[in-house]
Amino acid sequence: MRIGMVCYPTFGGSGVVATELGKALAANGHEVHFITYDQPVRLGSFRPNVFYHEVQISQYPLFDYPPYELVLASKMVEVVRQQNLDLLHVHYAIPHASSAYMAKRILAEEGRHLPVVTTLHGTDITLLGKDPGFEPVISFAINQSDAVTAVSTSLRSDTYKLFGINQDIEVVPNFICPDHFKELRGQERHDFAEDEEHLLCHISNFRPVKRVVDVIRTFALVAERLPAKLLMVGDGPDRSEAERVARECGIEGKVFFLGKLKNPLEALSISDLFLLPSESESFGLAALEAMACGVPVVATETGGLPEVIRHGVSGMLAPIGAVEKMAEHAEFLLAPQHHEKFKQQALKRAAAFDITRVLPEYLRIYNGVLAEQPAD
Ligand code: GMT
Repeated sequence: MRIGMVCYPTFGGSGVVATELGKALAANGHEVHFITYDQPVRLGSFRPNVFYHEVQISQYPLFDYPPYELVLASKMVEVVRQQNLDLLHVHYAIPHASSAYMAKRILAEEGRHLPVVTTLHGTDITLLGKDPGFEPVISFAINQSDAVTAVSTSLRSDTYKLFGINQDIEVVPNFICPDHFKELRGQERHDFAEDEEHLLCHISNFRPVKRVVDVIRTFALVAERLPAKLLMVGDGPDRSEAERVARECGIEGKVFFLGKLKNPLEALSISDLFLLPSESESFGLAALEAMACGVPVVATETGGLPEVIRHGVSGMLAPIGAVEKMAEHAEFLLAPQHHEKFKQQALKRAAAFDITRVLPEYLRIYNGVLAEQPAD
């Protein structure tokens, strides 16, 4: 198949999922064309069957807001025509699903049927999509997609609850590529923690939904009871507040704010525990990646997280904002008599999300939309 893969190229999980999926499809002999405004961060060096088409936005003085979705739709049309693509798989509904709809209509005028598969990732539905400024267009674009997937059962229910959707939404969970975890080195641990110290980690975009201040407050309680350090990986609007709270708690010397890392898996590979106290999380890819590194997780019981982390098996869950409870869970999981067992169970749980289980699901969906004839 020749597949157009449309995603955000940045550090967010949706871009990571799209990139890893594209790479896996390419390794299986399919031709994958990434269409986005920058090179996807996890794309890595060049490989057979992978192509990248950059969406270039021209600045014009009239545009306070350059119309990205129009340029993206035009680029989709161009790439479909030139590369003879069979279908588009768009990740994150805003604006990718609506741009794809426009591209589909333009191509229909020339008698070309372009199936569109839309994968919903989370904030496109739970935060932005329900905003009246987006809702009518997003509902429409989702309904016009030839197939729609969501990364968890929780996100599927939220989508049905929040939108007037008359489409079937299939749940295809996020995944990991085990090979990427075998290559990790992990010898930098000594740069951050002494042998007797526990190393905790958090990775996110530091947006309010991630509750990074709860990470700091949870860690402050843990650090009162155990020798411990914390790696904070990522950047975003709440970073300064998190740094301020770390100073206020007197733990600034124990917390490393590393900023964005090209390969955050390296930080996970040296960590003992992952903290994800989000307000909402449709899946929690970072938690899955932590488990794939053998790192148990303390997270909130929200959204899709309970579908990924088995409470009492691969980690522990607590109510949103319950920092004392999360610190208790952390202490429990770090206890020598529990830690090794939870590490092994985290690895086992992550194996359930191996890409080799998920790839056939997407291929089945692609084959399904390719087999369907256009209605008009
Ligand atoms: O977490 C974000 O705000 C970024 C967003 C994204 O587009 O990457 O993450 C969402 O998609 C990820 C990949 O499917 C999920 O693992 C995250 O749980 C989801 N984030 C939220 O629901 C907050």
